[in-house]
Amino acid sequence: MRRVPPPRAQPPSAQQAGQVVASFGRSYRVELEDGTLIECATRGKRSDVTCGDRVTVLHSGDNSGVIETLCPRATLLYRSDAYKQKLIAANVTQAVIVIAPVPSFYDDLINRCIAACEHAGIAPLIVLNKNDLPQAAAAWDALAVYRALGYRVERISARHDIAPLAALLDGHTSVLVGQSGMGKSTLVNKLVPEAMMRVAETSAALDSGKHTTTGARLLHIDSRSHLIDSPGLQSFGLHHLSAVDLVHAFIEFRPWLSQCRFRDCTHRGEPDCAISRAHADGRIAATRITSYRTLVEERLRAHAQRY
Ligand SMILES: Nc1nc2c(ncn2[C@@H]2O[C@H](COP(=O)(O)OP(=O)(O)OP(=O)(O)O)[C@@H](O)[C@H]2O)c(=O)[nH]1
Ligand SMILES: [Mg+2]
Ligand SMILES: [Zn+2]
Repeated sequence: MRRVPPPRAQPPSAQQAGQVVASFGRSYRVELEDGTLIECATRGKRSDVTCGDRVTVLHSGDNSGVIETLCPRATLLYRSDAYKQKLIAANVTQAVIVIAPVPSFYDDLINRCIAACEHAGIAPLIVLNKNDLPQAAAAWDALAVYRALGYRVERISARHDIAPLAALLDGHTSVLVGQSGMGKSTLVNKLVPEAMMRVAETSAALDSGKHTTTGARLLHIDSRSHLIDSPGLQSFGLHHLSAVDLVHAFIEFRPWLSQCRFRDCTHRGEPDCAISRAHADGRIAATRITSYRTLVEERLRAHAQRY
């Protein structure tokens, strides 16, 4: 005989579906399906919720509530050090890696963002902002390596014309990621004027941004296109990628992988390494193999500390 399940303690109708549209530490703003915004906490010490997540909340009537359940995610972009994960955004279809000629950008951070995207199944789009600055031409040339890999690379100026970027965001949920001071929030303000994100002058003396944005926020460009602004990145650990994940996240390594002499080759100087040979022949760029080797060393160091 079939057993009838006992009645649920909490009737489901008391919970409402929504999406996390802002996260600040462990406080979240959830947009309910009717557009109402409520400020939510999580139960206990739960902190595995991020901007873009679909959730159900128990709405307490005033403008607050509690996140009860986290719905399965289509994608999750995150970084991790040896100890913990740092969630960036959930359910995005595209990550816009925003760079600028000033402050200087780091190829290593771009490579890490791309690797995180490849692993998460999120399309990366590289955007050189501040194309109005005189240093932009040299910065554009320095991005040739990403174009050669087949990644989409665009240049725009948030100060002048953002129409080319708007077209690339259509139909996507995109997260803007990158170093501080690259102009992510300025772009968001141009694309969604009611966003009114705080932006700040960069520091010329330190050649850096000022970490103006402190939490992630999701904004609607229109009914089918959404944008998440995120705080500037200083580091991008990828400890959640296994050795195999890591090597596959560098897409141009893939054709060579079965050709190394050793099956467990780490491609850091072993004899008869097909990846090192491809690099020596000019088929793999120096910045790419350097980022890859640094990531492998970070993994091995963390592993050695743990055991
Ligand atoms: N010349 C020029 N300056 C820009 C452009 N876009 C942004 N800026 C300036 O760059 C500075 C930093 O902009 P933000 O939008 O705060 O940068 P952010 O990437 O959001 O920085 P964080 O929130 O710290 O991660 C501001 O002074 C902007 O006015 C641009 O297209 N051209
Ligand atoms: Mg910002
Ligand atoms: Zn090898």
